[in-house]
Amino acid sequence: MHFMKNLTFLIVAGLFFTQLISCNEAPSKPDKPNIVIIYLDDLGYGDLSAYGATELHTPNMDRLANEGIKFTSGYATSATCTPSRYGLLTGVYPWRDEKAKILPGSAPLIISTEQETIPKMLKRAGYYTGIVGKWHLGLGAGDVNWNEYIAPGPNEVGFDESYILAATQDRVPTVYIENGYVDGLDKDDPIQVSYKENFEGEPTGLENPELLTIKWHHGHNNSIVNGIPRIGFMKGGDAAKWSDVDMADHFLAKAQNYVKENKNRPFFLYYALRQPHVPRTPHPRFVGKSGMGPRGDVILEADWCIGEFMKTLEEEGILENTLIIFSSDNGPVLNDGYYDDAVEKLGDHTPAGELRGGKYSLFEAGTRVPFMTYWKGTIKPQISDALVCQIDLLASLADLVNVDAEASDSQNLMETFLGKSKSGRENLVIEAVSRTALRSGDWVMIPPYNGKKVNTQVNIEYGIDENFQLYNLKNDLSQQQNLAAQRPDKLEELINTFEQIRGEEWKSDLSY
Ligand code: NG6
Ligand code: CA
Repeated sequence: MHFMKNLTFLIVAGLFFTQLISCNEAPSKPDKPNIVIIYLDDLGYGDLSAYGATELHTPNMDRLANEGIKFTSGYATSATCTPSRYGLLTGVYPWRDEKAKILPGSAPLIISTEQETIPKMLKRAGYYTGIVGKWHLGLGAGDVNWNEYIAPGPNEVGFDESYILAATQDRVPTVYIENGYVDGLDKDDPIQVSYKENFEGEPTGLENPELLTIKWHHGHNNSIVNGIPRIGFMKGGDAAKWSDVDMADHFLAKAQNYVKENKNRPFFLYYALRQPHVPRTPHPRFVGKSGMGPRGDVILEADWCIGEFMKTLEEEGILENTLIIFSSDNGPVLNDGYYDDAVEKLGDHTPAGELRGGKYSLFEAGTRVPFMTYWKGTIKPQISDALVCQIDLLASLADLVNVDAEASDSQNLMETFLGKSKSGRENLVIEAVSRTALRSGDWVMIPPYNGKKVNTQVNIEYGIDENFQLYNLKNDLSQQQNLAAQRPDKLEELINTFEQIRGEEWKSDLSY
């Protein structure tokens, strides 16, 4: 009896011991963490408190920055949406493809279904892939029939699931599209869309100002939906039209459901919020919260959404197994076509921080954006000055999940994105409304361009001049001192690199 008891004791103790040993081993890093890209629309370098804003408080975005890596030299490829999103998903410089420009809501898909993309690459590594939010990369192959399966689209370039708005909140069609079908469409009220002419009898912002709840300042005077005048004409599809003020909650719920449904397998989610792009339509809960008018209010709304989304990851027990990448598609703009008090109520807030320019600009504020990576328990909090770009995510994530990615402009900077290295790219070509410039080390070279120096509608400098511009960002982050005449050696070096990357000799484009 005693003997049996002792034996049992020995076995139990042995098991306990083995358990103890395995518990003492360092927790192995999950080889397939979930990957989430949270992508904002027109959020500026200075719009978050973590990046220096004092008039806006963004605790949830700050958490990603302060408990993850805050990149100070993180870039979108471009100063507008479509090209940046193209670069992000394909790892290819958008200026290599002349179709990669701000698209109307009726444009065909500009990513070839043959092309490499982040979701395709992650699928090869066994991931389930989804997008929730803004697309703006075109849909269909020509004339889209919005009442049938709309393809090719996100589901044909690598996403297993998609729930999107086609282009922008200010462009028709103002409906959500779920896996290629308009959500909530009544077949008896078909949707028609045109970017050429109005449909007979339909009111427009131009002709019916009495119907408007938000007034247009420039552009944005075609079809009216929910009292808001849009770009482009649309008829029908009434039951399917989105509610602008509920859009943030709607996309958040979709993103949260996606997480809940896929928590038991490795997943990728591209959560593309549309704040603070125009029209700025905060839910009533956020109206007046920032004291800065709708632009500030929707930034707070987006921040809240990110907090709720993080809570879901936490509640589902997968926050420590999820790499989150946060960025914005281009720099900030105040008046982007509607009267919404963005300029009038700005106060002391500086959306671009210390940077010069803004959306549409070749100056830094056009493309340098908030950029963070966060992975609880794996990434150590730090600030990184490495030069990184959204096009590098393709090659970097491929390295993380151990698959080959098709060669492109994308550079593998995974060690940098995980905070194990401080080195970034040597060079980056940036783009703004089809013009390009080079960042190399601490220097920026902008070749000469002809054209208006200021976009007077939005009151932002394009960053161009008829002469070469050369700035040293280390001493002159705000790009006040053009050193082109003083440093001909540096200028020549950058011109050579620029030509090499672009694959062609610099031709002065004085006709633009
Ligand atoms: C511009 C719009 C602007 C915005 C932008 C796209 C006018 C006058 N301006 O053409 O309001 O929609 O396109 O923004 O129509 S982006 O962030 O999606 O690139
Ligand atoms: Ca944008």
